[in-house]
Amino acid sequence: MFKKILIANRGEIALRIIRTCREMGIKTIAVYSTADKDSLHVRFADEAVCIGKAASSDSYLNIPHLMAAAEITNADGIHPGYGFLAENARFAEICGEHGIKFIGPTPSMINAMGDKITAKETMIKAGVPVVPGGEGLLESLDEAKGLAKEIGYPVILKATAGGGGKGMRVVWEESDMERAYNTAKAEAGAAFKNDGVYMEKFVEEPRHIEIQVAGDQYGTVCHLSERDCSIQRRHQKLVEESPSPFMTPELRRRMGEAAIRAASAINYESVGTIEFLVDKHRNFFFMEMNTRIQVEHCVTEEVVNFDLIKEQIKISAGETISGRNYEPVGHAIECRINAEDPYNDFRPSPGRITVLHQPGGHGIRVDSHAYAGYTIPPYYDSLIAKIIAVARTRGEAIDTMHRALSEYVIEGIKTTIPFHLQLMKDERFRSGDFNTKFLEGFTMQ
Ligand code: MV4
Repeated sequence: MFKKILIANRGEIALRIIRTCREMGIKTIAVYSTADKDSLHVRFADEAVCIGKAASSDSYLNIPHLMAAAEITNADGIHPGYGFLAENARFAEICGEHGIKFIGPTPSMINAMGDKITAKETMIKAGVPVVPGGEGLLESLDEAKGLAKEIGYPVILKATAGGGGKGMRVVWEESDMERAYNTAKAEAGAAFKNDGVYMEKFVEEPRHIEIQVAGDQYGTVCHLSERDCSIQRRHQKLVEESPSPFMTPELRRRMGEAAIRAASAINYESVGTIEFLVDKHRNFFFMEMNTRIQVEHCVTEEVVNFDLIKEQIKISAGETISGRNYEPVGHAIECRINAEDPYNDFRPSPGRITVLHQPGGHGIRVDSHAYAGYTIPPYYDSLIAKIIAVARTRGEAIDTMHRALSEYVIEGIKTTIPFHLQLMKDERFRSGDFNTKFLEGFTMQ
């Protein structure tokens, strides 16, 4: 087992990892930028090392600085959290070269899922359903038009180096193809230094349902059921829940089996997530695999009663998993509390938190690095807290969440709390009848 883990991250996830390490008797090293010197992860870790200036590229993304911090403190593992370097295969490789275990999958597993065309080919070979479309890169506008005729409009163009919606274009008819093809390629080239794009049939009004998986170093893979992440705005998730209100036992069995085939196809080691699009007929299609712990892992923890960070660390240390799958018991919902103004297009609202009272009570978990007097820096993501409500039923979890949101006092900055309060009372949300387009038709009262 690890003796000392360096956490290459900040904010709530750095605290989340420190908590599990402490329970496991593992020492922790926090790293921080000059903008984060007063952050809680710095105070809660056993040691802390400043790794550079405020900009992420000078600190949390700076591999030489991170490796120097790990070497001088004698870390035997590095936990990347999510974002930053969590899916950077080169970073995982460099950790290995320094004799420090990267707590996650191997570089080749990260690469296998990082390129979307490669990932899709791997899934087809493994018998995992994918969205119908062309095989491989589009070589020309003419090829794109020809393929779209075969598939049938609407189609979607996606960047092979993308993910999370960047470099994507929906094309409704042939007269839109030229412009869409050129802008998708230009956007992909600018964002990823790789302008390769491919085509799929556009699935209208899909749900985003993902399956949590875990695999050990000896080839055993299991799933831990699903999360519904359909409540998104501009590809940013705002609410996640488990189980999905759209799920049936038979769909869970089929999606769970597909997710295990997907992870097994690359001998996946660590915890990970297989994202699927699910259409209104409950057809499901592989979208991408996330080879990291995700923000929303907590809803799964609450319904399967499992510490996923602990599992991830144990797997990295070479322990085995049982291989049985886990069904959700009860219902968990997570609301992301961001320092953003929901009345002004979710504009970031960094600044000093002057007054803070966080909710608690039966069925409430709050994962947060916020405290009264803390200043949210403008340089990083705007997540300041995750509230997770757990109850026997979905309706009770929503009511518990509303109660918790209503007792949350946070002054000095704008937050997404008013948005969540309104959503928890929304009839369509409460009925469970929503998809990824839901928030396009949602306005703040
Ligand atoms: C799609 C799609 C419809 N059809 N692919 C968005 C992020 C990226 N991972 C893939 N995405 C989509 N791919 C096909 N063939 C619709 C989306 C999509 C979406 C997916 C999940 C959650 C929210 C979304 C919002 C808009 C579009």
